[in-house]
Amino acid sequence: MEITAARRAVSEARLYGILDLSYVAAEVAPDMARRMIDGGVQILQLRAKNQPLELIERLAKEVAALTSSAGVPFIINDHPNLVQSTGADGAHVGQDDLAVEATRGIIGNVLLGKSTHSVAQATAAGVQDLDYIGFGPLFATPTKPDYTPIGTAEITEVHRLVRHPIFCIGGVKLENLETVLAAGAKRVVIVSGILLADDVAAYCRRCRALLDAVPLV
Ligand code: TZP
Ligand code: MG
Repeated sequence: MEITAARRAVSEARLYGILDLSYVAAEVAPDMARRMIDGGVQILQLRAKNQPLELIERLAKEVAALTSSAGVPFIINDHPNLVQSTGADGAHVGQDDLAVEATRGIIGNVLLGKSTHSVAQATAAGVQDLDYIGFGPLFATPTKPDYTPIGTAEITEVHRLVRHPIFCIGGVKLENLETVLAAGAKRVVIVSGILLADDVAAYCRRCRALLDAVPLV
């Protein structure tokens, strides 16, 4: 996807889905990606912890073909070096990964997002050359077990301090989405809620309906 279109898509996105291989077997991951796109996920990330690089690259190429025909930005977690070869639209880095400038040196002018786990980290990321930030975990979650939940009280403050699009993450589900929105969230990442849903596309559609009912500004 052309970078201006990708940046516009991120700025308009409300629902960010992650294809996390701890919940989805690699063989069914492309089919899961199709369902998520069909349900209205507006950014898709591949998160593949402890997987062989060849598998991640092969899968990323397959997913990139699906997302690009749907006009959905596709982000690779942890492997900025795979962005170009797979046709991904960008990379996502954590606090302990390669620094933003060094990552930019590898990926160039494509999308770059970063995880933040406190208001201080979010504020620091807010002056970096990033396209969005993640803020969480809001709630305790088996997807990222070793982190202290932030809760929802600081969501408004983070939006006041940071100009980048902010995606609230961590234990967010259809069942608590209205609470998270009422606390000031505008955009969310949902991982296990989507991937463990009986009907993935329908689940995403229901989340989108709640998200889209709240004005972005
Ligand atoms: N970063 C902060 S929380 C989290 C990540 C990757 C996991 C969110 O997963 P879930 O299943 O939506 O709680
Ligand atoms: Mg990482």
